Amino acid sequence: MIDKAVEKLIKREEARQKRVINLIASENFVSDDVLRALGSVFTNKYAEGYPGARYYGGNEVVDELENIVKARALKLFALNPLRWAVNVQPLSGSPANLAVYHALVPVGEKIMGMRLDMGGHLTHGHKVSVTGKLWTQVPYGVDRKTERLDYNALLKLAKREKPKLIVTGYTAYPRTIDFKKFRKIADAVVYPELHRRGAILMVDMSHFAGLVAGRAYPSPFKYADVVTTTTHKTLRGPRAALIFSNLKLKTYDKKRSIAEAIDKAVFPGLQGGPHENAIAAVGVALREAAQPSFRKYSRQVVKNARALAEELRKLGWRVVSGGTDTHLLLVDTMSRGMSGKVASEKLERAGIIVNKNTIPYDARKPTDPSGIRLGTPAVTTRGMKEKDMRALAYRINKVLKSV
Ligand code: DSN
Repeated sequence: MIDKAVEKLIKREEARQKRVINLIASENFVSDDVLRALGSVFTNKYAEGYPGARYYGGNEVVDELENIVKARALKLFALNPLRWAVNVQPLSGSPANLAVYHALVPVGEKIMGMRLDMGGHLTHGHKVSVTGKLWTQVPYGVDRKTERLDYNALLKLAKREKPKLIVTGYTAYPRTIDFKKFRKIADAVVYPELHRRGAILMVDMSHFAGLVAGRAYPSPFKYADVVTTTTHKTLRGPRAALIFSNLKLKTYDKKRSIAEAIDKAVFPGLQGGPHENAIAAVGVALREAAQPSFRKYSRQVVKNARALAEELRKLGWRVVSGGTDTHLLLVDTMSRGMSGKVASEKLERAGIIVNKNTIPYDARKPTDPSGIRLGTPAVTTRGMKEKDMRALAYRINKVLKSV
């Protein structure tokens, strides 16, 4: 590179990533092919619009690219193209979620979403996010005792509050989600003034999309109306996002399918030119995720998270909800008198990267919460297995107990 300053930083970051043990649940290491696509000449192209309907000339290659990526996305999740559509243009998860609400929920209406401090995401209607300013969040959490979703409580809440959309899929919930129960909850919402029933069910599978692809976590597609996902977490692609929509469903005004409304919300509603280089890299990642080795990988991700949780428990650490069914776990460090901030800083000094995280019913603030979140997607890509997780748990325990 001619720019030595940036080149040096790239090299330093590469060395840092190699040196540390990365337990950030939402990070991963992409393949060289994904990087190659991301750094390709597709970055030079403006392609506002959709295949066959662009605002600029010279899009014949880009059109083919987007169509291939769409087909791969549907195939990976075993979706019939006559029943599901996918938009591959969202720049990342937050704009993808915003696009869904913008398309499907009139401004000012209610969105039922998990509270941020219980494991939800900012874009599930939190007040500091634009999603909480334009729409009203009906917040829900987990049961205080089990630290798991209480579907009966959710049903009561949904029937009482009548949200137009219910969002499930979280950033810090270590357990399997029962999508069938969520479908029933959404269907039980009645809007007498509209003479209709049934809230839209949106699943944000950003965290576990790779596990769904690898058949290591239940698929939400049988029950959801809309599914959003980022592509850079367990799915192991570049930073981007996808929105899947069920073609059977119409918007509230019944004027068009939700897929059409979502396409319009992404462009021109929220975005300009799509990042075609990122879309190309998503295509590469989707192909990789369709290989048998990816199934093995995603199963190992879950096995590793379980082994890590189990070993930490044996060493006396309280793991939220008692364990994990996914790629992540939450450790209540405050139960041993240490805030999540202090714990994460201590671990970072020892070369183990985690993030501080609130735990359910946290009495502390998100900037200095009671726990840490650990995830295994990145270390599993590096080839770690259960025995390495046990060794890692010992190391974590030693570091946290040191003065
Ligand atoms: N920031 C991501 C996470 O770490 O979970 C969610 O977008």
